[in-house]
Amino acid sequence: MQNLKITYSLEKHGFCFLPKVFTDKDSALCLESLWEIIKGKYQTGQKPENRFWEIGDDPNSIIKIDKPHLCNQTVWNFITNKTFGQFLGKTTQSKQVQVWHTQLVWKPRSKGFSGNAGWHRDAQYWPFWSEKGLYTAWIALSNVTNNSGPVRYVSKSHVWELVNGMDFFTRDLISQEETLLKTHKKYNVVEAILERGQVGVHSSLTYHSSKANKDNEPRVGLVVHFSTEKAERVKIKGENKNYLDSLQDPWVSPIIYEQE
Ligand SMILES: O=C(O)CCC(=O)C(=O)O
Repeated sequence: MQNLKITYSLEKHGFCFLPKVFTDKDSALCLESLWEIIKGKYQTGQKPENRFWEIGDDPNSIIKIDKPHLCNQTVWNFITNKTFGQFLGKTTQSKQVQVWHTQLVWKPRSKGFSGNAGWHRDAQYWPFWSEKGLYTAWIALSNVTNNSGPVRYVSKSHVWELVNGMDFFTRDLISQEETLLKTHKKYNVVEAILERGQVGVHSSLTYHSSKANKDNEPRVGLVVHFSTEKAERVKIKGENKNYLDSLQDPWVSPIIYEQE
């Protein structure tokens, strides 16, 4: 085990890196189960919430699948790992950690811009949540190098005002970066170079993106969005007004840490 300490600070930089939380065996089992989900095999009989890639789509494109933990017991067990929950409680200085959403982001070797994930902050997609007490854990299920399209964070951007024009689905990172430079003349980008089983944690307000995977092996991240006791629901109208009712369902939204 190489990295034993927590590096960077969630409070100061808006992100941090945890040591290796998951064993190689558990990571490998989870990876196998996620591959089954990609192929459309749902062991629990339950479909994911959303698929942004279907069998037959571009094999070099990013594969994003929402709430894969519903489809497979091994994936569910993985994201509810006790040590993982304790680490998230510790880094966010919280009494409770509840997972309310997950995403698989599987990035095969890219062609052109096919592997780019645009600059965005997660909170922009969550009108039903307040901005406090919301974080994302990015679990590396492959060894992530600077060649494999790591997630990159804009250091200290969790205290920025919202920048318009940012979106995960934008592949044109260059024009997004021109927009970022118009609002902030200088900013520092840090890549999440992670060993398999290590975890990056970022605030819901931290800008992040990722570029092409130039390795032959896929770069795989299991993204876990979680709330703490400081998060508050916001009343909204429209199709997502009841989205967070699933917080009452421990299968969809498991509590993975509670201070004793
Ligand atoms: O895995 C990636 O490249 C992007 C992940 C992401 O946007 C996230 O963790 O919120």
